[in-house]
Amino acid sequence: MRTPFIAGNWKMFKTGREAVTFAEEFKELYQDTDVKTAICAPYVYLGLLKNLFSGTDIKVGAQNAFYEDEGAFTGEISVQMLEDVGVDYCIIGHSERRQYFGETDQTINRKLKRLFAGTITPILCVGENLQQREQEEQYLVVRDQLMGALAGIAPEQAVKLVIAYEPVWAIGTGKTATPQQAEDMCEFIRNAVEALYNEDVADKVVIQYGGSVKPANATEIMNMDNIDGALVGGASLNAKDFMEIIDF
Ligand code: G2H
Repeated sequence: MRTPFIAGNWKMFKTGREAVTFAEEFKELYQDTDVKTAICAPYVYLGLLKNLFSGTDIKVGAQNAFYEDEGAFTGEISVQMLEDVGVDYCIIGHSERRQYFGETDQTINRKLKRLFAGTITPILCVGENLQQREQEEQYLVVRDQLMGALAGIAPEQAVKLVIAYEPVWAIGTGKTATPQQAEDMCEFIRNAVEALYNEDVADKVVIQYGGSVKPANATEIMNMDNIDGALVGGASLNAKDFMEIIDF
């Protein structure tokens, strides 16, 4: 009953020209599908991609947003600015933002609250690092991240959430969690959502796996019961590879 959702995360890659070339190629390859699709691109290309993808089902996402609507916040982009250009999704709490830009569960929580007050669907990223996995703390870490991020978020909001499980040790490293490891954590996340809210929210919440997803491993990952989609980094930079993942 959950619609599969595959999103690309371009991170800080591509020139404007390369973004246009990708969009043109991808539109050519893209066929009507039951899989929801989005490209989460750098801010400066969001308006451009919205225009290039208009008239298609391909959605556009940002990779971050600030929780204040306006003010003296040099370098930040607000949720209402993203709404202005028609952005559909926004990644929040990616491990690279937690690691390099000081994102905490508290700032992530404020950002989620601001997104839920508007029209953009958040993609909340959670996941443990290598040391935490080696010490078998991954479930504690992810549970704490979920509880921190979702504090004060109502069930009718949480039901619209997308959660991406991204084990940090599998990001951009070529190492993928085994499909069973990914499934185990996604099942844990669904159970945690049920404990925080209720069975209906847990049944409806869309859970993605992210971390070195590529055409060669997409089918196995997508066939897992609790995995409803993928957040794809490196392999989303190439239109053909990304389309192959969508066609899993
Ligand atoms: C994880 C993922 C996309 P990659 O960060 O969010 O990237 O597929 O390159 O591991």
